[in-house]
Amino acid sequence: MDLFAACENFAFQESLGPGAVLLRKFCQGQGVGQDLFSHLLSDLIAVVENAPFRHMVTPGGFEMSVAMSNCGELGWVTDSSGYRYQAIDPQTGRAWPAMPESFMPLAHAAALAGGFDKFTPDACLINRYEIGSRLTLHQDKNERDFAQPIVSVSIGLPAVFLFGGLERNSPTRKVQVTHGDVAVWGGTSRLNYHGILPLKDGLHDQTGPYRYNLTFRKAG
Ligand code: MD3
Ligand code: FE
Repeated sequence: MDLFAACENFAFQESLGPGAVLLRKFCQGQGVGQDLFSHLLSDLIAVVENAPFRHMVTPGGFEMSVAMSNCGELGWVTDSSGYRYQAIDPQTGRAWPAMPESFMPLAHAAALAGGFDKFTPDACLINRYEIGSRLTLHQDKNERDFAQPIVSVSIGLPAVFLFGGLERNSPTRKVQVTHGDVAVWGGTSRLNYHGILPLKDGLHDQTGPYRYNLTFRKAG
């Protein structure tokens, strides 16, 4: 069975809503992304040597507790003038690093497992959570085409993901995500509110006191 046939049959799919699926252990054990995943962490480290993690500031003037970087054609940034995607890293004045070779096939395979066969991400936002870091409820709506899903990959310490609805005050459910879990957010769930609860204390054998999350997006 080839990679793409394997993806469509991936056994640990858990539906989170219409168009939203959690692929538990997609990158581990029997997961089809295992070989790709083995290079992910070293590739991530190479990216952030060229585009260092930084705590960006929201338009409202708050420094984010999550440290961020990007790779790919476009990167997501926030500062006093707003949220947006841009081709230049404002901290280095250079283009964001290219997407490493291990990233794209993993994003493709996961999107396919989630039912999206023409995912062409041009941006990968890299989040780094330290103990206590969190991401308050928000929607991802700076991308141009909401018909394209977002693929997220969890690396390192576990976290509790909050998955809400189309309004800020819609009920939320809590979903635990751990190392190697991948989620695909598309369809009518694409604009749902979501967030991450404060990261609990811990040490992961591959990432130490951190959780990393990659989100692949078609931004432009
Ligand atoms: C549900 N990151 O970077 S990924 C983000 O774990 C972000 O770092 C979180 O939210 C993290 O914007 C969660 C999961 C995610 C991403 C996009 C979504 C869930 C989503 C879009 C719609 C619905
Ligand atoms: Fe988000």
